[in-house]
Amino acid sequence: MTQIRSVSLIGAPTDIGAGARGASMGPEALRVAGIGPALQARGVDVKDCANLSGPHNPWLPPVDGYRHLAEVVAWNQAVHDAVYAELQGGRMPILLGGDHCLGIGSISAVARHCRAAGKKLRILWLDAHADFNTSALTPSGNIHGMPVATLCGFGAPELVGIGGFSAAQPAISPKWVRQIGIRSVDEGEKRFVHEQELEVFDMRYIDEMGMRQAMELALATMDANTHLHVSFDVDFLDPAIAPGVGTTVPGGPSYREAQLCMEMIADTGRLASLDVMELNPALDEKNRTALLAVDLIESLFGKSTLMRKA
Ligand code: 4U7
Ligand code: MN
Ligand code: MN
Ligand code: MN
Repeated sequence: MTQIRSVSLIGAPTDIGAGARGASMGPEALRVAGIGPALQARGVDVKDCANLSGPHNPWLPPVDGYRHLAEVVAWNQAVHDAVYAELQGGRMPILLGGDHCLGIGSISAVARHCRAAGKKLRILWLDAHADFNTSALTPSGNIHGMPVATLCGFGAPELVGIGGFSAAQPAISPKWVRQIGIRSVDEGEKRFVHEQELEVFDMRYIDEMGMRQAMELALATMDANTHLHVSFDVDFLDPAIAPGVGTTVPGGPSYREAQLCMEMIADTGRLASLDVMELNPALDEKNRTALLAVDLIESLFGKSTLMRKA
């Protein structure tokens, strides 16, 4: 397993794509929960790039199926540029969200980097939601419900185009994505997930087959040339252990299931970029959800209970 040497924390304090206010406070809550020192304790060099800036949230209703499209574009362009710069500098970017619309900027940068470096990209999407809505399908207009579809080329041209991509040549293919923990998908979104053949290990699958089987299959097609990106929406976790998110859905992975998921990712040695998204400190209890997120990230970086054979 290759050792991650250096990481860069990039804060994106906005809730511009969300339906509830407060994810803008996520980056600071993760810092207060000790994300920096926890990673240093794993032996990696940690650089905190501080917070990006962007437009305020005007909190307006949707226009043509999108809320705050212009502001979402500005934030994602800033995220793209910061993530791309850290990748070019040979460091592993960790995006501290912020709401999940920012996965567009983050993953478009990763896709651009992988294309130039001839790397195979795999995306693990840990979430209660599929985030595969379009402006025509969305029940809310909130762009944090659209990043996966947008990255696959189904979205506003200004967002699809970030990183130099287009609908004809999108950042990613649905074939590169594996979703874990899904338990809330809207009706139209569901049809579109099937049509595009997204590989989804939903909670029903995890109930029946277990997290181990889900992760074995989700991680199966990686090789030495694979860049693994993990997009971790904190609402992936069961709300009983992670109340600090804006869009809770009951019936998520337990503490142990989530730990196993992270440990199996660590074992691949392929993790090369990470998003930690949707943490909402305004809805948290004494920062416990942020502390749990940091605990899980430690496992993602190889902290396991016992020494394991290489
Ligand atoms: B998250 C939703 F309608 N599907 O599109 C929507 F249920 O980034 C929720 O995964 C999206 O938290 C949740 O608004 C986006 C809704
Ligand atoms: Mn979610
Ligand atoms: Mn999400
Ligand atoms: Mn959410």
